[in-house]
Amino acid sequence: MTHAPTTSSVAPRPTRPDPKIAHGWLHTARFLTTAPQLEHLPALDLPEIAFVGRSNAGKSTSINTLTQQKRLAFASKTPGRTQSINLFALGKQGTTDAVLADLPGYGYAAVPKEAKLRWQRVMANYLVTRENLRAVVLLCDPRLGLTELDEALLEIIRPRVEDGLKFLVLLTKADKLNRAEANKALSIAKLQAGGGEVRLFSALKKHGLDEVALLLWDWAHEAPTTPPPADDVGDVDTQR
Ligand SMILES: Nc1nc2c(ncn2[C@@H]2O[C@H](COP(=O)(O)OP(=O)(O)OP(=O)(O)O)[C@@H](O)[C@H]2O)c(=O)[nH]1
Ligand SMILES: [Mg+2]
Repeated sequence: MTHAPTTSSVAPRPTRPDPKIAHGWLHTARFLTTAPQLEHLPALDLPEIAFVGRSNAGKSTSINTLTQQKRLAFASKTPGRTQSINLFALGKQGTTDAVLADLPGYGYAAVPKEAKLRWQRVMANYLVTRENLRAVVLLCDPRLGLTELDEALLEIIRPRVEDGLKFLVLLTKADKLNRAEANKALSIAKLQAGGGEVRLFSALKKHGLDEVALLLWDWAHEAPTTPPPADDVGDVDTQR
């Protein structure tokens, strides 16, 4: 039997914003710019949320799904499809209030070693020096789990996480897992992600959309706690 709360001693339930607001906001996403190198990225005074992860993990697809757009970010079966840092502006025209960044993936075996190393350095530099970086969404195929490169990335952002940078491990392609596998993947990732959020997500089945949209909305709209980063890290090497 349920009782309606009648006394003032009952704590008010925290109100969550309506996911529709977050989805509407994400749907405003439009292409802003593309940068083949870090130095081509414009300095922005807007919270930036970066989508990072292994090649083929589903970064571009998740951006398209979250923004309810078919071809905003380039997704492809061929790993290595995203080659530059692509920025997408969010917020009504004239009132841009945040930016999504789609980054090239790492760890794709067929990429020559030199190019791999170069990209890993660019990536590390981006994560350490991008002043307006508010949150990192690390996409991970739960059938592979977090790889050494993913863990190296988590290490790189750890000092900024301690200073308020938000991060989410997004377990993509959840449609490929049964319930038991999904629960197991979630528990393992929670242990590995120490301190970050972890969610299951399927672009195909549109699973996990409300929660992720709300997280991104919250992160983009809350008062920043991240102080500006230290100077350029130079030669940070994420190679195993
Ligand atoms: N079944 C399933 N497939 C997905 C899902 N998300 C992405 N994919 C597929 O995974 C492949 C890679 O997706 P992308 O979004 O291009 O991956 P990416 O991480 O951007 O890859 P790079 O740009 O190479 O780093 C594509 O064939 C997608 O259709 C999902 O939720 N479920
Ligand atoms: Mg991509």
